[in-house]
Amino acid sequence: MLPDDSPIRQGSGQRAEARQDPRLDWWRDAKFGMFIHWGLYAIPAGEWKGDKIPGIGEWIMLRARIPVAEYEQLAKQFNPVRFSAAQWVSIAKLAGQKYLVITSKHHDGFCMFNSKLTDYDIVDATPFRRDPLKELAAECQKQGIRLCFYYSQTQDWHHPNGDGNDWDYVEEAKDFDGYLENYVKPQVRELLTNYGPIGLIWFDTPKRISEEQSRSLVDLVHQIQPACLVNGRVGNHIGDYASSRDNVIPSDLLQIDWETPATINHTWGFKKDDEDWKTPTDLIQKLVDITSKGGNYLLNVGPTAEGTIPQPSIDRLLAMGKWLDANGDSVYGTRPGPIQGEEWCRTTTKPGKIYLHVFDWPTNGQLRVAGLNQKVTGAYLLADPKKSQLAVTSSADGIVVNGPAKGPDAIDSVVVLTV
Ligand code: JFZ
Repeated sequence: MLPDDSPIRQGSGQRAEARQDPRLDWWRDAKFGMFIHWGLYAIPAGEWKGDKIPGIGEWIMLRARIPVAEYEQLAKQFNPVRFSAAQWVSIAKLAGQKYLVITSKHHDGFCMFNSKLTDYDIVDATPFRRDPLKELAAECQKQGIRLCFYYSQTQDWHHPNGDGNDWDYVEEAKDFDGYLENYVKPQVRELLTNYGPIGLIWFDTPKRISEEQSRSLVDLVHQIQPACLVNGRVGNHIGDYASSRDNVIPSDLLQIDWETPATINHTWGFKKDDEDWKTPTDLIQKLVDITSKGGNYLLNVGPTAEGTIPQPSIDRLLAMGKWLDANGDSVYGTRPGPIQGEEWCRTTTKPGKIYLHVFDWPTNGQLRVAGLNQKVTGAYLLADPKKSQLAVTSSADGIVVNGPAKGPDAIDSVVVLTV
């Protein structure tokens, strides 16, 4: 059992055999992905009939207890004509994100793909009539990004037998198993059949799903696309990798494969008055922090009902991409480094190299590194194209790297130690 305050929620963990599974290697190396929460909830954008509805934007249907018959009407207005798959994928690419996870169906039940199982989807129910997942699939292929789908397997507030809607339906009367067998599974099959190779399926909020039901979903995914991964929120501790609680970064290195899903502001789905954006410094340091503890950072954008990614999100993603352009070697393909638990630095590693990420550069330029059990043969700044060697001297408890008095990067100056 995981303790209640574990960064990984009960049931969202990694099944033990997956830890050594080479199918995860691309994902272990990727480190940074783009999460996209996009759906009908982008229209009300946090406001219903003149009232501001507190909480995350994509939960508005539940929070305001909007009847299915009313919420459904939003589909008739959904016409995101400014949507451009090429642009979205370019933004991910420029940000240095290696995979993209988009909501194919969130808890509100609206399908953002063309599904034969319902007319409540973007192609059949909206004036837009296009399948954005098809367009994203083609663009991701073209630009070399792994396409992945979020799918809400338990909660579905529109389907009479899905979990969560107790204002239109009676929870106790629901045939949840029938919903899973006759709706969820055929839809998962569509997602894994009609869009080419899918990197992973991101299930969410397992709630009432039984172990047998979770297992049958994992098996179904692997049966259709053996290489496709399943995240921990499929429930019952059998995912290919663990999901941390939202926006929670574990305080220590974890000996499992894990991912932190996170927001740049506070909401996942677009909300017009959520303007409290994290700074580029914060986001870059979070990425490095997560990487140094063996995790991945799945960072969310919530596009508008017109189909655009909010500019403040784009600005921050591009700033991250700029830092990664110069320092990506110290992130992609790395594993947690030997020094853990220090406030001023983080470490990542690749064979023959330790990357020392310095968040707080000492004013005398002397970096005191203790606790290494490998011999350091040299040191240079990663962002220095000439790789000019920095003097390394030994001290009582380790080594001292003699760097410039001022750190070259206010966010994170990376020193490469060759070992
Ligand atoms: C879930 C969703 O309900 C939410 O709308 C969003 O999609 C987010 C990524 O995932 O919310 C959660 C799920 C799990 C935790 C917190 C919020 N958790 O384990 O702490």
